[in-house]
Amino acid sequence: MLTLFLRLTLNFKGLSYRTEFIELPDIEAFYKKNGIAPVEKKVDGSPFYTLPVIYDPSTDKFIADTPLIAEYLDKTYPDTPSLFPYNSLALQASFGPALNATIIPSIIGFLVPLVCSRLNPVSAKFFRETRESVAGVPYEALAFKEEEADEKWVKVHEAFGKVDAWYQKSGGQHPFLLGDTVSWADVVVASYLRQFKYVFGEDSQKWNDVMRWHDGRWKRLLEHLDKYFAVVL
Ligand SMILES: N[C@@H](CCC(=O)N[C@@H](CS)C(=O)NCC(=O)O)C(=O)O
Repeated sequence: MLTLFLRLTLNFKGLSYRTEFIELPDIEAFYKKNGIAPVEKKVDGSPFYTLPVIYDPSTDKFIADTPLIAEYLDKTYPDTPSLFPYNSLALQASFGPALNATIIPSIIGFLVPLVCSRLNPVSAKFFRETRESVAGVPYEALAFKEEEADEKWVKVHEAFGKVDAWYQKSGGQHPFLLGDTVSWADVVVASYLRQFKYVFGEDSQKWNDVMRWHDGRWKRLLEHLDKYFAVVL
């Protein structure tokens, strides 16, 4: 699903592409076959083989990791709309990790029970087994408990409130983090939002809550960027 980040990036830049889907257990072999160096590490220090990866035939290069792909595309195709305007690459490089640290711990326990049901069986099995082996507990134990759900959902609202406060610094009702200019930060936020919509379901109470929160900021952001999500999940 993280291919959403890449899809939005490519569509925003107006670059043409073809998508190949790879199931989770096949990613490692794909990296090795193509001599791609893994960017991330698991908690035990071993390589973490992730998607998306792009292959650019005009430079004959494979690039892994969405932020690095976005940076590569901005440098390689400078005539396309930039995701790092006003020389903001260095600052924006810290936005993704800051957003992850703010949002993910509060929401992960809601997503965990639903993720596997959205994956093909072979990837669902791999996802379940790898998460269990890292956590050392059954997959089901990674989800928030039913009785604590309301209290935990308040924490998700608070986490989004922190991100809303960052957005407000660019001036009240502007849709983007840089005000009226789209940048990488908005790609990251919007891609997460679209993933939450997909995992929770468009008609769910949770998704409807998010769309109402912070005077509709997240709804407006998606309305502005929706046209760049060419494939609707
Ligand atoms: N930093 C990476 C993370 C990507 C990521 O976690 N991708 C998921 C797919 S949506 C993945 O490849 N997971 C591999 C696994 O769970 O083993 C990026 O943004 O490109």
